[in-house]
Amino acid sequence: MEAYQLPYRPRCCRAATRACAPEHVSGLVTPDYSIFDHVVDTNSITVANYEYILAFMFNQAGEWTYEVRATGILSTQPIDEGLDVPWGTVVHPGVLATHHQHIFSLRVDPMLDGHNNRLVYDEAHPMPRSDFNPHGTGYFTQETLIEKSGGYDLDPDTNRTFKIQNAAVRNPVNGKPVAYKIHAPPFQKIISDTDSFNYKRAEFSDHNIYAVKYREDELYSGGKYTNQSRGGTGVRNWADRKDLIVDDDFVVFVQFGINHVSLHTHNITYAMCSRKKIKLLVLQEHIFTSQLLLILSCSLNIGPTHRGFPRDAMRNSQGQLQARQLLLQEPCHRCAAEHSRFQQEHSAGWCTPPECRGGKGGC
Ligand SMILES: [Cu+2]
Repeated sequence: MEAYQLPYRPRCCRAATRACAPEHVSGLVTPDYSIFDHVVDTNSITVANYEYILAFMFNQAGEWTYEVRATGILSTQPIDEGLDVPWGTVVHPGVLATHHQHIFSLRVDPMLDGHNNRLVYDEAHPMPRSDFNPHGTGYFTQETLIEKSGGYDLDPDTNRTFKIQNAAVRNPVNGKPVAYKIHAPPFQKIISDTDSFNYKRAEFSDHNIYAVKYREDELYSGGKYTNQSRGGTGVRNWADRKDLIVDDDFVVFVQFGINHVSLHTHNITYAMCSRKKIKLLVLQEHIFTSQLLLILSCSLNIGPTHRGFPRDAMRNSQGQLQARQLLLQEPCHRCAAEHSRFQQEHSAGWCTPPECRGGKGGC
């Protein structure tokens, strides 16, 4: 494998463990676990009064997360003492911290089994009550193809989810196209009116999703020189070309954001903005042909698969018995330490800490 040179200098690039991936194996007392590892590529920037931490996280399932953390000193204005206004919060006598929005725009240039991809969205709708749906609990999903470049929005009421697909590559199990689903949190779009410079310059800020046909040098959704521009040089403008983007080379800009209503409780020490963390998930769909966990290796020695115990052997009753015997052995030091770490990390989480299957004398 060749080393890959990142096109920029990350602040930190590391491997991390976020959760464990359970596999329920029939006949075993507890399920088998694999550690779900991911690589984190972190960068940070200071923008005037703010610090942002921006991190890509790539996991073993070919999925990725983009995490933005923000904190900073609020930009404050003077205010007459004793005055209360609805567009900010007094954080010190005579000092007003104004409410403000942070809107992020992530450029995704997809190449899912080649450049010829398509953008669709899924919605879930209730099934009419009928003999087929006698209890009125049924619902179905419906897929809509996006044919032209433009700005598009989420709809939490229908669970609208955007997906990047390659229609030429199908999963052999269900015939569905391989895809990546974009799970972006909904946010309040830019509040500034459409004649303001804020609106004209932040061309990305009025839609959850912008999709445009790929063109070289169209990298920045706010235009190359956002703050010096009068607008008209960013993604809203490119989308207005109404190019066809079906089974073509296109780029998606995903927007998400925070509305910082500066509460006094956040600023108790001084005009410090509350720490915020916001995440965008991009999850694979119909890419794998077998149970995903079968392709994960046990990266730590916590499962019956360690020390060469074959996972496939647990498919029969003899193998399950052997695995159970491993389970019942006394924990080794390393597994005991892992166990206690898991208890700390996952005490509020969904997964049960894995039990030691290592036996005396270490793994
Ligand atoms: Cu803020």
